[in-house]
Amino acid sequence: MTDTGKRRILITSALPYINGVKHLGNLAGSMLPADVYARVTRLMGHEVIYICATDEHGTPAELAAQAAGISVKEYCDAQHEIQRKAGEQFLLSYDFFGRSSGESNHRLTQEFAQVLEANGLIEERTSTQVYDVEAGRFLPDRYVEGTCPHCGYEKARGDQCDNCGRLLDPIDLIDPYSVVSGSHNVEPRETRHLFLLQSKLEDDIRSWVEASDHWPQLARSIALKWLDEGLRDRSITRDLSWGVPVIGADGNPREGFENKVFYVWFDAPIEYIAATQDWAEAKGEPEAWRAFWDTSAGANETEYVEFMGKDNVAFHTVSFPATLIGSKQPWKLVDKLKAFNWVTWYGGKFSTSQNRGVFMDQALDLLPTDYWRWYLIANAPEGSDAAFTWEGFQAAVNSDLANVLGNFVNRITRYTASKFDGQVPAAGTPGEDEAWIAEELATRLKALSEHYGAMEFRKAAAETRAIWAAGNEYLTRAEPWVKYKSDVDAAAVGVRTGLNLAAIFGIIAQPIIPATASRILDALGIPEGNRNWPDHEDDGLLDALPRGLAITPPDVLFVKIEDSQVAEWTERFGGEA
Ligand code: B3M
Ligand code: ZN
Repeated sequence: MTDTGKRRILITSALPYINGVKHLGNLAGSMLPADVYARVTRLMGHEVIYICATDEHGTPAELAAQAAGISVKEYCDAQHEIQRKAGEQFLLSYDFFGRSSGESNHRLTQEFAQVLEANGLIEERTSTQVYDVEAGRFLPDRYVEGTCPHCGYEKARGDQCDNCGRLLDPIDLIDPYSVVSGSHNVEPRETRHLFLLQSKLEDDIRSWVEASDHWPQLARSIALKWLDEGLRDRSITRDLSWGVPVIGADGNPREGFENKVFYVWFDAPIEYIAATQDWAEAKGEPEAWRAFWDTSAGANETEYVEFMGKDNVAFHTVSFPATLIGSKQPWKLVDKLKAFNWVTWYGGKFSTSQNRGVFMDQALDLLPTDYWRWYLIANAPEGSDAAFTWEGFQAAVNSDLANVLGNFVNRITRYTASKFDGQVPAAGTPGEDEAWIAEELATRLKALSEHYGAMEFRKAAAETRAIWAAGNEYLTRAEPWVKYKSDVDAAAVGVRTGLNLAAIFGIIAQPIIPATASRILDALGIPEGNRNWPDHEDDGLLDALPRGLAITPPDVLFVKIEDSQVAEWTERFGGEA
């Protein structure tokens, strides 16, 4: 990318739901690419914040806490800590990792509801829902099961029949029962809810989506499909106790809503803003969030980029924008939305109960984070679903990381230590081979920056690898170890160029494999401040290290994965069926 100046960028990734540790597919489809993008844009010198949080409200959290015999609050405290730690271990460089159950989100969610109501966009309506008399609670659609009225399947879910695929209304199930209590003592009951009148906002949302012509294809087509089906008014409250309380204009509980809270999908995206407010508060500049969210305070110059799995796109292109646009306040809307397909486990689903797939907490007991980060980005589910396989993982690690990158760095640094006193050699004049690699580098670095600019992560990984591979080819051509025997100065040029290549390899590796990149750059004695993204037009790239600079060969950077390990892990976590 030719840098046209410093940009201000806000990055968010879909908020991981609070119950349970996430699997590698969840990581690969939102948090990890968001982190890579945050890292690369920071290296390019932009002002970047990456905000994420746990999404903590709703029925699943309530039920999980009940099953664990603790309060929902205690449950969420513990789970948040687990997810925070997993993020840290995977080197996700959040500027802030918040909680949707926090005070700021409660306040902001309530404010949005009030503004929307004042704008005539919220209405109380009565609807009929299934009530579990045994458990004493209303049931969300997918917690009711029964016999499908269309095909007779006996385990049809209230929202959809998995046998015939039809969408259902739980009220229509034959012989319904509660998934929560197992009881058949369930009945339809009337309940009042707040409805957001999205139908009134349809035109505004459509014009905004149509004007957003720089959205990647997957996001755009999903958004337009929803709009084409027509926007329905949607209920934004639920009969639950865990969530953001519904209050009236006087700040007291709203009459008739004392036992209700806002729907989790209403408050969760608002947490993007609330977490940014918490970030600002935490850094002692309580108004700093405005530059990212308030278009009357500079946010119109901010670029807002969202990362998520494809099942979340409609909520981010229609529902959340409806909240923001409907408020008629100057909120920042998303500029670029990067959506991902699924990472599958050998073409199937990850499943804790069936021991299929690796979850974030297990992965790091097997291998360090960079091994996973590399494979998941190189194999990102961009154009279609992407299968995780142990065989693919082993091949990527052994070839890309151990052979192509690791060997190069180890070979050139060790040779420098043994033949050139561990210093960047000063002698010799560049020739044809150096001209070749300089040209190769200029072309490929340009392509790499463009892939990142376009958020094409697979291509960025492939280009990164291609640059490492070009370095290997350079050493094969230049053969400093052969030249050394007859012409030490000629060998010195090759070693100097090789060391400079190693430095560039470390620099461009930072977004995807940050831990190893640091080890390489530390070994080469490159100070933190000199690790910025390379400018492909800079013709001094291959002579950037100070001559005479002392370097220390790093320990082996990547250990190859053995067939015996693949066999063992296949046994433990599943493999080809
Ligand atoms: N928590 C993702 C999920 O659990 C959902 C994302 C919210 S983003 C505001 O499927
Ligand atoms: Zn059916």
